[in-house]
Amino acid sequence: MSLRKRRARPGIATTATDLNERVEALLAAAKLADGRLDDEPVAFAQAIVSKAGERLRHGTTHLLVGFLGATGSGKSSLTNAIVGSEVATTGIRRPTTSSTLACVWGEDDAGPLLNWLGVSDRYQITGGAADSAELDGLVLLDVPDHDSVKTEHRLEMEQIAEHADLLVWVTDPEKYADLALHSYLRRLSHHGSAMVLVLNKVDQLTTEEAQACTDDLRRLLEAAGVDGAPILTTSAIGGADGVVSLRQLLMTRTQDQATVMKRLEADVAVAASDLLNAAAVGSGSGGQKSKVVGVTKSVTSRLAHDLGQAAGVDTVTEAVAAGYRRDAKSQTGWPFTRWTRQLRPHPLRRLHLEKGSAGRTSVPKASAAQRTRALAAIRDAADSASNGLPEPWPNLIRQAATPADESLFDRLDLAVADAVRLVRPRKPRWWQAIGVLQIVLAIAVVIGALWLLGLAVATWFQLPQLPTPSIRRIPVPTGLVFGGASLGWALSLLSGSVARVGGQRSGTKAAKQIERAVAQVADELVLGPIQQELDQRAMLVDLLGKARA
Ligand SMILES: Nc1nc2c(ncn2[C@@H]2O[C@H](COP(=O)(O)OP(=O)(O)OP(=O)(O)O)[C@@H](O)[C@H]2O)c(=O)[nH]1
Ligand SMILES: [Mg+2]
Repeated sequence: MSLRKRRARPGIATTATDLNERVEALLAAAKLADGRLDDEPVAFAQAIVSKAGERLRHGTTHLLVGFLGATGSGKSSLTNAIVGSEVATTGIRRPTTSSTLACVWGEDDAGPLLNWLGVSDRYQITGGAADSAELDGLVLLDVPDHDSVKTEHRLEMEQIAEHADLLVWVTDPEKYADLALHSYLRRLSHHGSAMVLVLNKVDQLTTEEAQACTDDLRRLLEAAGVDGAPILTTSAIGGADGVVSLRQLLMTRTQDQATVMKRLEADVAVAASDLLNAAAVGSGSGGQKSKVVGVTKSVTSRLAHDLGQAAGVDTVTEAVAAGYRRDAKSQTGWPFTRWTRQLRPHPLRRLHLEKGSAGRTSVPKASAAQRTRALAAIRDAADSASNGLPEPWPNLIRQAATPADESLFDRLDLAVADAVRLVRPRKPRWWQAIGVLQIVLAIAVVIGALWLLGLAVATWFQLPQLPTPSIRRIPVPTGLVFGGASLGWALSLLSGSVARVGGQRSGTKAAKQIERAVAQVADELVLGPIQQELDQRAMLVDLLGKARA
């Protein structure tokens, strides 16, 4: 047998690059889908990625062609017919072939590829028929049947069917409508370009019968959804044209390195379709971006409100207002009584807002009802974002939006403390002015009181009375005491009223600042993750679209 040089095969670089891009897209999609979608399609996609990688690592010099089919359909006989000698055992006693035999055309024994496939029976064809060089690189696999009682045959056949580049289904007039065959075909409906159907033993039929069988088989193929798989008729023992056609087809496919790519592309497309199904993305929207969905304004405001309530915004704003009032009173109140306020702790300091990142403040923790409302608002935000998307997305978006632990409430606590620190008011100037006035009035009261005391003591000791000046018949010391006291008290009342308004304003300012801080936390811990999940979905759909293209 002469050995001729293999012909260079035409440009496949683009196809290989395309395929690599698709495999990479599938890998990235599987990573995104991991933990989000069902395990099964994710594992399948990962298996396809690793299979494609392995297959491509072995190069496309060889084409793995599996002869698959029911026992007795003539796989071994066809193998012998293609090889041109009795290399495979054929027989009436079935099943005949119990382990795969690889017939390798060409000098290269395809060792690593067959090791990967787990096929140890090998037959090397290095010459012979005039056109054998055209078949260089062909690795013909005569595979055990899929329908015998021997499970190991079926398993071996399935392993080859999974890994071979071209699947040649050999059937005969008796078995071409078999359920087992068609269930395989249905599963491989996307692999039409990587499959060939061979109706063998046509020597047992008239031409019309053979045509009728072929038509029938074509209908069955269509019913199984297989597109693009050629149907050949052969007679392995009759030496009819069919074997020549089959040999010709194998030659063409062997020379076209895209055959390897086509199989892998179909695998990648199936894995991508499975993931798209698991992601509940309609088959028509493979390449489409995710639907733009968003959280409505009313939902975000309710979210901010309910999170604010859970963060104790009311308690804190009330404390800000009370703190303002207290500070105002201690500066502008009646000096004789204002010190009593110092005895009670400052309303803001009681909340320990200064703790910041060092630990929780003393703002009371959210009540069960407030928590429930906050979580319901988060859920509403998630549902609003996923509105119209099918499961599993609403659930995934809800999970992304809902913090698993206390982190949200801790962050809210910190945000409230920071916000209040920012709005702590400077002491208004009028406090100081009123404070000075109050001191002056207090001094007047003291002077008046001391004066009156001096007069009383002088009377007591029968001392000569000094003249006491009067203004409008009111003795000056009495006027100083009563005037100073009543003015001081009135001033204290007046400044108290003004302080109440100031306190209210301070509280409102603090509430606004807290609202902003809470909205920022909501953005970061709730709305951000929601958007991220939507983006991940869009990316997943995009990647799967690329993988399936
Ligand atoms: N009439 C006729 N008989 C054939 C043809 N091809 C194979 N046979 C016969 O069918 C029987 C089974 O053939 P095999 O080639 O062993 O079939 P197989 O598919 O390899 O069977 P298993 O190894 O058991 O899976 C043998 O007796 C063959 O001689 C054919 O084209 N025409
Ligand atoms: Mg056999």
